[in-house]
Formats: sequence, C-alpha cells, structure tokens
Amino acid sequence: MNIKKYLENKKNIIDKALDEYLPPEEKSPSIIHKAMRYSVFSGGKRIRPILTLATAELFEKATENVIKAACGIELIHTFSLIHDDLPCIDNDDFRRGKPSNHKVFGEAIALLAGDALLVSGFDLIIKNSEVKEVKKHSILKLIKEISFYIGTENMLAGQVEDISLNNEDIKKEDLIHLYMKKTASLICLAIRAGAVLSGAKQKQLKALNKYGENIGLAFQIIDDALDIMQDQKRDTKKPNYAYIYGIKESKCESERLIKEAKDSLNIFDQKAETLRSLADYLLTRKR
Ligand code: GRG
Repeated sequence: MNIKKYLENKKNIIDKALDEYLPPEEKSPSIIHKAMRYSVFSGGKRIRPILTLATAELFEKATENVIKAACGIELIHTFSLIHDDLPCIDNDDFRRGKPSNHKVFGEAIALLAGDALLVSGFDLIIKNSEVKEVKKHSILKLIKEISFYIGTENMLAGQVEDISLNNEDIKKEDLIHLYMKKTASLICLAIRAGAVLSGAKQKQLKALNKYGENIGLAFQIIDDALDIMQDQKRDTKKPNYAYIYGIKESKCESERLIKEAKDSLNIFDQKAETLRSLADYLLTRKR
C-alpha cells in the first residue's frame, strides 16, 4: 500500500473535522479560541487520530463511527504539548519550528488554551455517542480508559518522571518506564479507542495494546534520535535514549520494537496490513 498517500488522505479528513468541531476564532472569548486553533493547526502529523481511524478500519467500521473520538484524542495531545512547552515545565520557545503557544499568547492564555483543549477533547469523545452504530457502553468504557491512560498512573506520571530525572543518572529500565508512560500511553489509547468503539473482543484488544505499546516506545526512541540529529540547542540533561545509547543502538532498538509490534497483529492476518505499514512508516519518519 502507498502509506504516504494514506497518511495524507487521513490527515486531510482529520484537519477538516477539527476545523468543523473547534469554535471559530471570532467567537468570544476570541483570544482563547485563537490560542487553541494556533496549536491545533500548526503542523501536527495527526499520528494518533490516524491510528484510531486505521484501527476502526481493521474492524471494517466507517470513519464516521470514530472521527469525533479521534479528534478528541488529538485535542488532548495538543493540550499536552502546550503545557509541556511552558516555562515551568520544559521551557521550549518553539514547537514544530514555530513559536510555542506561550510565546505568542503569553503564559496565562497558553495554560488556559491547554485546559480548554483537554475539556474539549473529552466533550468530543462524549459527542461520539451521537453515532447510532456506536454502543453507549463503549463510549463510557472509552472515557474511563482515557482518564486512566492520561492520568497519574500513565501519561501524567511520565511527565513527572521526565522533569525529575536526567541523562546522568537514569537507568535503562527507568527510561523505558518513563517513555511507556509519557508517550506510549496516549498512542496506545488512540488505538484502543478505535478498537473499543468498534466492539473489539478482549483477545483483539490485548493484541492491539501490545502493538500500541511497542510502536509508542519506538516512536519516542525515534523522536529522541531526531532531536539529537536536528536540534543542536536541545537540553542535554533531559532524558534522551539516543544521547545515552547512541543513534545506532536507537535504530536497532526501534527496529526490534516495530517488528514485535507487527508480530502482535498476527491474529488479524491480512486485515492488519495498514497498521503494519503505519508501524514501518514510523521508522522512516524525518519529523
Ligand atoms: C495528561 C493530564 C495530563 C497532563 C499532561 C504535559 C503533560 C502532562 C504531558 C506531556 C507529554 C509529552 C509532551 C509527551 C511527548 C510525546 C511526543 C513524542 C510528542 C510529539 O508527538 P508528535 O511528533 O507531535 O506526534 P505532532 O507535532 O506531530 O503533533
């Protein structure tokens, strides 16, 4: 399959839907809607919502069945990036090569824009219950999962570890633990969302979870390698796999994880070809 075309096509669908779901900039209070839209439309790859759509396709479900939940997850992702860049956390002036939200709107509005995106993310997921074919109990299950995957046992825990640990004294197992929480959690959740809303069985959910954990971990290791290769001014104290173990080892480890991710899809046979291609694409991405 032509994965580049697939990604482009899905990204267009997601961008259009996000534009429709988010309040217009002019709507009062205009400044917050401007700040939300600034970060949502500043060049994100939409990997997470694409994974939700691709997982629904695995179960032969239409995009309409999951698009609101997929976009909700992208809003939650955007919220986490805005807060991550704040001076009190990572203090990053740039995101995706553009001034970060607080550099454009100031810290207070950036903080509130993040909060608003988190709330809007949940709101969109709840609105996914308006789709007739989707069972109401699967929406409840998904909301429960989201609170778990982004909460203090997962993504939030990862962020706490990220600001508490540094390259000098971190053990490999702790670094992997941090990445599972900080990055793999939300990626896993995006896949689970597609599966839960499509009525996946326990065995299928388990296999997809394994796929999600492995691509999520590989995603962060690749992200670290890209950071080392592309950002000379990065913070060298911040936990980074490629900084500690080198680019070659990062490549080997991410390839191993992607293979493991694809192997966990064996129960789906040929139906999982898109998810396998998406996993392979992560190894070749340049941003
Ligand atoms: C979840 C309640 C709650 C709080 C969030 C701030 C925070 C706590 C977490 C931040 C976690 C974080 C920034 C993880 C980094 C993950 C990562 C590799 C992001 C980049 O993902 P891409 O490349 O981004 O998919 P694009 O730019 O394509 O959207």
